[in-house]
Amino acid sequence: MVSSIESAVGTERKVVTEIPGPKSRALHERRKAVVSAGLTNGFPVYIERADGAIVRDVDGNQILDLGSGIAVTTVGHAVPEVIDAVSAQVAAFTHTCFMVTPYESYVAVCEELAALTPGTHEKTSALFNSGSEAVENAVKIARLATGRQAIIVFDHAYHGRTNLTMALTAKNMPYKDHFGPFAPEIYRVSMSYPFLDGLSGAEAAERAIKEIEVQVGASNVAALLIEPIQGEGGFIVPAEGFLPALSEWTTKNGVVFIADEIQSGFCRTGDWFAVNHENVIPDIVTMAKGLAGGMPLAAVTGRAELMNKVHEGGLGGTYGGNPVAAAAALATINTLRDRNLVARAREIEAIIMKGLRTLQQDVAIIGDVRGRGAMIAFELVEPGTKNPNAAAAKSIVSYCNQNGVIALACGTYGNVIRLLPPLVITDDQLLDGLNVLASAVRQAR
Ligand code: PLZ
Repeated sequence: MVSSIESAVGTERKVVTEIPGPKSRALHERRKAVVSAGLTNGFPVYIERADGAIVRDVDGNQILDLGSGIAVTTVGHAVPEVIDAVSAQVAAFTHTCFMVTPYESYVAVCEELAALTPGTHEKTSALFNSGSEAVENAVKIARLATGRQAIIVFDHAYHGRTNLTMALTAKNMPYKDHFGPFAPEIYRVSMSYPFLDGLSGAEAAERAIKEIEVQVGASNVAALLIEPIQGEGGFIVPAEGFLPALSEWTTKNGVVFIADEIQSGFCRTGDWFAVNHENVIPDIVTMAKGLAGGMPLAAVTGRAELMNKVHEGGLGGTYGGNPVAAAAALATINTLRDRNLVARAREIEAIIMKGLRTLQQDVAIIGDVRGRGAMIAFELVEPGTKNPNAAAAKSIVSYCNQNGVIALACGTYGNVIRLLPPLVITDDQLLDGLNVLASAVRQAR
């Protein structure tokens, strides 16, 4: 098995060329002729191998990964359990199409999802390829099950780049600009954003509910769709009580509560799902990213009575629940469980929070530090204000990259730095990354 070969990737960050190095620069030139300019890279080093929390580029630089490919390799790169499961499945068969001739691993993934997602009610699932596709299908199911059309989404939301999910996503640039027309019957209401609005969870929920009732009308609403911790929008953790109040309102009004856990799910926040921190039980959960340790797989899991209302053949797709991706998901879920990575996420939270809070006292540009588990961010402001400071975020990301650390920016105003390390990151690696980050923040204005 591949996993028994000793990995050539070291465990330490090591920058051996200028960044990007000569081989990466050559590849980048090659790419310009054939890859659409619509795709960009924040950090154009070309990767040839990865292990744990380190990715190595074609020039031999060992780069510390504090992004996990946007919250995907939560179990770490090149995890032996995942490599073995994927290799065995590739050798057995790679595709039949679940709608043509089924296979066990699809069913086994759905069994895991029924058990792991919040609530003890009966649940069924459908598997897809990407997060966007999962969200689209959750909306389809909610509309069919309720016979209603309106979908409620929030300020700062991110749900994808397909036509329907672009409409659900809040931010115009770069996701939506000139890509319209957009899907109808989508209504955006105010999010709880404690750092900027100062409202309690109850107050923010009252505001959002009033907006829905006045502008849409509860009886027209099929679903309320929300990221329990917003990802691309800036790692916004709603004030305590916001999610439970919305959940209660949806139950009272026959509205489907859809939790988009695509970025926050699978132990990322120190629990299996971010809604668990407030004991919210969604009617439907959308998942992807961390679910399958790097293989493309997404899922919609929900109350059986909603999910099973769909007519025969109403859900599907050629590749959804592909056997290799399903094998990766089963191995990933077992690894998360066996290595107790949910507890590790909480340890990572303690280490990062301590580092960032200390740094915040020292510098004038960190306005807020927030997040849960291994999903933590800080918001950059102009000193003495809450005005967004996107220039500082840019400068911090660039400094980190130059020093061999992957750090990602996010936020409606581009002024938030987010940390999403693989949960197998060691304390030494994490402290090293935080040191680089601290220097990056100190040199920014
Ligand atoms: N819902 C909450 O975070 C994907 C997008 C990066 P796909 N987030 C990363 C980019 O710029 O494209 C995401 C998410 C939440 C849905 C999605 C969409 O998932 O797998 O990218 O389609």
